[in-house]
Amino acid sequence: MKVKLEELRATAITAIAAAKNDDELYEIERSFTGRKGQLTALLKGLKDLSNEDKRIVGPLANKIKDDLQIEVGKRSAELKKEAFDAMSGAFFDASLPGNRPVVGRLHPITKFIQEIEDTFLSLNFDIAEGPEVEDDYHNFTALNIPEDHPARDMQDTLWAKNIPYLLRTHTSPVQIRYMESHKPPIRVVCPGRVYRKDDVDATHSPMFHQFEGLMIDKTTNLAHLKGILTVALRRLIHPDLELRFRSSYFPFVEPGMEVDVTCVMCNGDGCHVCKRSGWIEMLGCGMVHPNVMKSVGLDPQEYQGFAFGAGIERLLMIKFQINDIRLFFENDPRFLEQFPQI
Ligand code: FA5
Repeated sequence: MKVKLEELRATAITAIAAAKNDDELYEIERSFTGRKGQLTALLKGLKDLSNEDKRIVGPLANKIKDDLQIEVGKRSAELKKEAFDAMSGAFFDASLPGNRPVVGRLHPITKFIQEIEDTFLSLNFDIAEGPEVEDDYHNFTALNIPEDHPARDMQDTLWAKNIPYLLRTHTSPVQIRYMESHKPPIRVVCPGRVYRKDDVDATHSPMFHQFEGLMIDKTTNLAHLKGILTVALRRLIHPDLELRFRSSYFPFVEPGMEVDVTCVMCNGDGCHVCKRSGWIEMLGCGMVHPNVMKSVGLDPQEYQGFAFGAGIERLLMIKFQINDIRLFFENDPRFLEQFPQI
């Protein structure tokens, strides 16, 4: 096998040196070191060798692969130089426009977070961030989810090994951190990444983004929640959006609600996306629970307010009619290039 490998190296080096252009060079490289290349085919016989021979032939094969890559690099540089030399003395029109450099763009999620921040800044909200590696107290206990409470199972948690930390399951712990360091009146939104032990499918990802909203003052009430969410979501998603508040349960709010919006795919007429209902569930919200107020040292007799938390990918899926959440994380330029530029 050693002899065959050396023969393959010699044949490959001759072929590389004879390549006439980059395409040919790339084909030659692929035919030797690619997944279906000659080197890979030869190495299939490695399993039949003795352990001692494997220890010699394995490193030799890796060395040959590295050597061939170096040869390809050298030949590519030579080809560039040959092309440049061939041009010198030729007619050169300095007035022709140059090649336009490829300019990067913001990821749609980054861009949408900026739009969320701009929208809420214009409504006089502050922006805050919190740690993605959280402690149990901020992610659960301070949010009125004590140990052994069944509500802990509402979100499947990724715990760190041997240390008392977890990957935050929602952006709600940022509410707690903000209230610990700021006195009312409070108006804040907190965007960021969150993590859950969810199985991946078209609408679920183990890492996704949320944004949290929190407003606390002496008379803040549900009408404020409805007004602010309506203005913000209409600006962010569609000017004709209608909101529907449905009662629901989250331990950190009372009363708790989920908000549905008119399905933008069918304009509320009913289609397969909204399961013929004309509505799509968008976020969770409610009036901050008195126990949460107490956990940050606020007197619930004096202060009241609302909180909401929404999934950013799900909002974008509705806004741009995207049918699979995985597209956001595959970084395929054909997907990313479809979003409006910065
Ligand atoms: C929460 O996470 C609450 N913290 C929201 C909240 C905040 C309620 C403040 C009340 C007051 P929930 O588990 O429903 O709630 O998640 C909120 C949103 O995150 C969902 O509506 C959905 O849009 C999104 N979401 C949840 N799981 C996933 C997932 N695996 N992949 C993508 N998006 C998800």
